[in-house]
Amino acid sequence: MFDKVLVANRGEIAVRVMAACEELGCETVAVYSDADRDGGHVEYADEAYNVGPSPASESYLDQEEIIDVAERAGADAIHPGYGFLAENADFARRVEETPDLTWVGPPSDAMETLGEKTKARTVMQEAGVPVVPGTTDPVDDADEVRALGEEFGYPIAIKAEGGGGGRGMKIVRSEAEVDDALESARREGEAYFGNDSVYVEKYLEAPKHIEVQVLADRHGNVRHLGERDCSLQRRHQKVIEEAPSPALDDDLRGDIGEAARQGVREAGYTNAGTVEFLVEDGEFYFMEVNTRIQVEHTVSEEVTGIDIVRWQLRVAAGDELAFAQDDVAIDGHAIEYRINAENPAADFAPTPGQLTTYRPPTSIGIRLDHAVAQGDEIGGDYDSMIGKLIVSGDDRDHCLERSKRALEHFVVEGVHTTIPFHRLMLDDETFVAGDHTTKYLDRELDADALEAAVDRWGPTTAAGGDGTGATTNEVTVEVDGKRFDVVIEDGLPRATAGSADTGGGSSGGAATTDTAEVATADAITAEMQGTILSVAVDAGDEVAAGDVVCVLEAMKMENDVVAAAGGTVESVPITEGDSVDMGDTLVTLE
Ligand code: MV4
Repeated sequence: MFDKVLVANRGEIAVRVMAACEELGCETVAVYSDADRDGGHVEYADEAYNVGPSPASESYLDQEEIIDVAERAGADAIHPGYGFLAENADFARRVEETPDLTWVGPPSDAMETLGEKTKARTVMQEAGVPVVPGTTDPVDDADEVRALGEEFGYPIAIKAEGGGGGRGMKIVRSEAEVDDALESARREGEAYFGNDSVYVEKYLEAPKHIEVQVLADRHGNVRHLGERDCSLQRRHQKVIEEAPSPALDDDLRGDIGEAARQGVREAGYTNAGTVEFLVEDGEFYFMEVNTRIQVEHTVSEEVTGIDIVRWQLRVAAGDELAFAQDDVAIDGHAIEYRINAENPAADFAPTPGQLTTYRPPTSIGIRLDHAVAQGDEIGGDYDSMIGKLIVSGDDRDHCLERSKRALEHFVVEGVHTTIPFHRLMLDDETFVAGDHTTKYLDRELDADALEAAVDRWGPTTAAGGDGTGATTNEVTVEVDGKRFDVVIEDGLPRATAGSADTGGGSSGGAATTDTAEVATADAITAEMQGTILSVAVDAGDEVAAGDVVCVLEAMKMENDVVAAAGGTVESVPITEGDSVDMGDTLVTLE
């Protein structure tokens, strides 16, 4: 086994890899950018090196710097995680060619072959794996595309050779669309992948996305760990993944697993990988191979009990896979929910900000892969993922029941998250039935339902507004010794628990409930005659909507006077003990 592994990544996957290293007795080396000085992966590692400024292109993608750090640190292997350099065959080759360094991933040659889609299709076809009807060579011109349209029937897809994730894919529904689609597929291929070569496939209208996890060692053993269903996607972004797929029966499951195994064997592949398929009408078709550990590898780990990252490291170190295909059993069901700092009610726009509250769920059936803690900032430099909630159960129904519990108890304040979206899905008939295809969200997701979900289940405080225009305040009250959570909507009289020294309402002093003073424009005025008990702000202070500016006692009640809108305090014409009349100005804001 390696002595020291450099993890060329950040966030939850870097910590996941380091956890496996730790268990194998390897020391860990983190790399980080200026934006990640306080990153969870930096804290976790045994040692850490700054590899450059915040933009990934100047840090996490700086191949030379990362290899240089590996040498300086005396690491003997590099694990790339997912994203960044993980599928870069040139980087893999540089690592392979560096003395005393091992690449924890597939051979660079296999990465290169499988990264080119027509080559990958050829390899799979040679292994007897069904591929989507189409070409295994790039197409030259529009006439050739039209001839293929005739042959397969429209619609067809023109795909960029270097493509993936929906980039550089154009759907053509008739002969008339061929010229434009060909041109834009070429343009996108060139722009994204530096390769304007394109090929053609028959286009399947509403397939399921099924992918098979494979592991292969350097002794000729190839195993598959069953499939994951990643059909629930939004604009090519996976949001929920699960294992096993609710859409496969055991026959199809066996066939697709064996096909993946055969394909990987043919490609001379080693280490972990994923073979992606489209499944429609009981037929499966090879789509592409992902030559990395994936975000959603966790659900396969949960249902097989096999630690995929541990095996990545062991296989790279030359170990032989210690289990036979027959030893791999799928036990129960697991679902992964991506918890992203995004606002589902605002087209899933990222909402960077501070996790002012971060309280994930716990207890049976829950796994949380993350690298954050309460108080951390979710920055805007990289992806918006906060973490991954993985829920396991005896079967899919059980897993869904547990998921409801888990998501209900996942409390995040300060940023918007995808939690309300997930909770909406758990009430969604099509998803619950497992009938969703890759087209489902893009066709059926209802903006009103999303907005209602965010209203109901979203944060009460979030940077950048909540997208709904409303703010709510929650307070807890005890009535006859029973607790009640009360939601007070903005603009209505607002109850609070009162100040600590008179809390509970049972003392002989002032009772605790109160009303808010509503500011008119820039002045916060007294809504009733009374006495100022305390003043909470000074000139120059910044206040936010809902902040208490002073406490006014009137009619034996303590009233928290709150700002209706945020601003800078301009003046405070009152002091403690003052008597004020209704309408008197208490605080003015700039
Ligand atoms: C397809 C397809 C239907 N037919 N190819 C989208 C991402 C890219 N890697 C391949 N993709 C697709 N290729 C043929 N011949 C439908 C998709 C597709 C899709 C695939 C998987 C998951 C979600 C998807 C959403 C839209 C389209």
